[in-house]
Amino acid sequence: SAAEWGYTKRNGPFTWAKNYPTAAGIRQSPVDIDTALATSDSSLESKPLRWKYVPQNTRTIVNSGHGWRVDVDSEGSELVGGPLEGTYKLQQFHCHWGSSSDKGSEHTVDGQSYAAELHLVHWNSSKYADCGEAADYPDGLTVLGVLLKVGAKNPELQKVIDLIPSISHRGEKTEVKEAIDPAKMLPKTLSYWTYLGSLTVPPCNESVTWILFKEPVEVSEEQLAAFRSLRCYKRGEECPCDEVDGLLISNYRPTLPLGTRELRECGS
Ligand code: B30
Ligand code: ZN
Repeated sequence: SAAEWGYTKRNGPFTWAKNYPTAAGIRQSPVDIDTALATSDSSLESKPLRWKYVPQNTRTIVNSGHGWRVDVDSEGSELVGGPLEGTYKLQQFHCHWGSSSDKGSEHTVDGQSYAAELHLVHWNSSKYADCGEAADYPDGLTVLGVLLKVGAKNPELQKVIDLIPSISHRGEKTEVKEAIDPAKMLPKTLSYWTYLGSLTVPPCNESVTWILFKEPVEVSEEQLAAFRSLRCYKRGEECPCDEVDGLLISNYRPTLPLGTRELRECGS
């Protein structure tokens, strides 16, 4: 059918390759991080990862039907160093979560899932004109991944959560009035794992340098419950899918084989 991709049995990750053949490729994400496999790399240690974000540039939050996404004006932002050549700019950030808090992260660490995962999506502005062009190249995108574990309320994410009631249905979009600082959503310790992978959603382009922070940050059960209240269908439409009440209770892709790809680490 022409049914759109999603996270149910009918349209979920195990069906994506039918319409998006890249999803069956050998450079797919997420993966399980087998920490014993990571090779420490002095070239990463000597080129520290640095970022600069402009909180006032967080522009709109949208319900994509697959989750929430905050779109950012890339101007003035930059991410450099670590495994990256050149400068990458922030395009958007979003989260993935599960129907209960024992699962929901896309990456797992030694088989362990976290409750959710935050993705800060950047594109290579040294080589490409915009995020759309960059997504077609193997060095086009880099995503900073932050594992979220249940704990205290996350104050910066709360600014996102306060906007969720105004984007309850698919396609709804609202202006971000109180600036959100992406830097405040990152962990204190800058240790990370890095490997070459893909978008975790269709079309699953193999264009992402993944940088996953080792230290998780906290999010509260109430905040996770707010994520699960988003709906995957349009206001006024009937729920077209088999998701419970049309709620986006879960939107993570299960892990795929690392295969022969190198997993590198920086910091302990
Ligand atoms: S994820 O972090 O792997 N979950 C996209 C980027 C990262 C992830 C998922 C999707 C993505 O870019 N999707 C394509 C949508 N783009 C369109 C585009 O023209 O280029 C919009 C966007 O970011 O927000 Cu990039
Ligand atoms: Zn993502």
